[in-house]
Amino acid sequence: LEPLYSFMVRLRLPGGLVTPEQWLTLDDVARRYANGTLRITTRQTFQYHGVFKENLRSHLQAVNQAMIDTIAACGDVNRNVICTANPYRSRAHREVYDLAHAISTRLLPRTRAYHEIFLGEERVAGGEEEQEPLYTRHYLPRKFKVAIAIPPENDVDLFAHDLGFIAHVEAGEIQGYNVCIGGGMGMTHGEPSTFPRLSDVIGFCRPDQVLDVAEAVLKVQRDNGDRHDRKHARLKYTVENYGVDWFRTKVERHLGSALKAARDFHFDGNGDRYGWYQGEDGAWHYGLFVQNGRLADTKGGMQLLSGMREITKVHAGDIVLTTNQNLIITNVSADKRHEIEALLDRYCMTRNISPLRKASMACVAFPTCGLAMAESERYLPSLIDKLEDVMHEVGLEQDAINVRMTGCPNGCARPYLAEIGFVGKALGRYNLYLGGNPSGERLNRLYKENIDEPTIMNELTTLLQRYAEERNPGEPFGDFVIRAGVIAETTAGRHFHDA
Ligand code: SRM
Ligand code: SF4
Repeated sequence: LEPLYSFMVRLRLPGGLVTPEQWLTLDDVARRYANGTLRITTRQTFQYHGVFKENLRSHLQAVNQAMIDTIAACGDVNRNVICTANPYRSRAHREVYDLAHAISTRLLPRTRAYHEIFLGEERVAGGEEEQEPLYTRHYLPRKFKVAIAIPPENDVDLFAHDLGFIAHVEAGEIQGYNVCIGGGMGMTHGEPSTFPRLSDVIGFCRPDQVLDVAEAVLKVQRDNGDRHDRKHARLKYTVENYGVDWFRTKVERHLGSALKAARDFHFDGNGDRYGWYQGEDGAWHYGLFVQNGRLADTKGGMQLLSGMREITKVHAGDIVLTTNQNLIITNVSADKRHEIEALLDRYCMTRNISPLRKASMACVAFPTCGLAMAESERYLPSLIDKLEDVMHEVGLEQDAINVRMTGCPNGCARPYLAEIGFVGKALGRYNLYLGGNPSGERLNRLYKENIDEPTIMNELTTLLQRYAEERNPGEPFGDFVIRAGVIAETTAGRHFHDA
């Protein structure tokens, strides 16, 4: 008898947009072929869990009929390209959304294996070498991630990715992009040669150069990344090993021209917008908080899966996923707003959500992640309950502090950028990191190692009390802990583990 193999399926969805028709198909697939939930990921797409082997082909074929695939959502290739959410907010937002698609297409592997294995396409002749002009025979040393941001919003955590583009907008027009290389979150406990790193700005390019820049950066990494040690194979270590200038020169050689000098930029936050807001053209959009990205129906509680199903039945506009695991119901006409609000209410989708919870995020971890050392998605909500009580006691109930948790040091919820980061060490035990800033431009630092919940609560109660009493007006928690001498600032990834 064969074991009951069960798979995770991740969609490729550059920029995170799905039409209502696609939504209904994806919902259907979740109920028929997976565990009855949809999971929004930190890379603006969906994952399915609990897809049994016998359902895998039907699952992928159904998704494919909705014009969505899973190609390059995993593996040593360019992953789902993410961008500042909601193409309907402004012309610039639409442009970066289109760009996310264009980058995804340009960096897509050409192999037909996916179509042959899962979609029943006839096998075509031709060697892989011939079919993979970009990835060649050996693909990349490791995964490769691209993000695009429109300041002042840094919802994508621009500096956490191998390659980042920061749009420079003047009078509503994108003039070009700052190019950033060498970001990444993953590390291994007890191995200080592995560390999270923020990317460096290496210059500026015109909009029509972006695809060539993306390909050039990927090629430099393809040809120079460490293929001996997977723990050092990400682009961030190539940059650390050879230097930023070396990398820039290599990229410029591929481009055949020099990048221009970087432009100034300013980010003011890495969170999402919640509730109703209007775009440039006056259309309404609704940002919905989805705790840790999980769209499910809970008995006697929130009915996020069914609620969204009903909303997409009556609403003609698209749904956009965010890189903070939330979603946006876009282009709601003024006369439809009440209908949407009634459904949000009927399915208990928006009740009692504190600013602290809205600023929290957890990776999947147990029971599906094979790399988890501790709970994350299933545990963070209850820890937030307890932290909410403390926030209330010290008068901070209206404050948002960015809290992120992962079940292991791989960093899937980008915990090293959080003001308060928890990283799993063992069942019930976490490393506590402090000192990220709310704009996602500073790494945090280890404050306490391997602590359990009572210790977490003791430590944070003391710090939150101090924060409430001693903070400067408007001072974020992550800045406060550094100014107050609780923790030293982390100035560069290679210093992340410094005592
Ligand atoms: Fe991740 C591996 C979940 C975003 C860094 N990640 C995994 C796997 C596939 C475990 C595995 O390899 O067996 C997890 C599947 C769990 C499950 O049961 O579903 C997993 N990663 C996720 C998601 C679903 C977290 C979430 O809660 O949303 C995110 C899916 C993204 C997507 O849609 O493509 C996810 N992973 C990230 C991010 C954040 C990002 O991309 O912005 C990171 C940190 C950024 C980075 O890459 O540096 C991240 N995941 C990793 C790593 C460590 C990579 C490294 O360089 O060290 C691994 C392990 C590995 O690759 O060996 C990993
Ligand atoms: Fe799994 Fe670790 Fe990623 Fe969490 S951070 S999903 S535990 S690999």
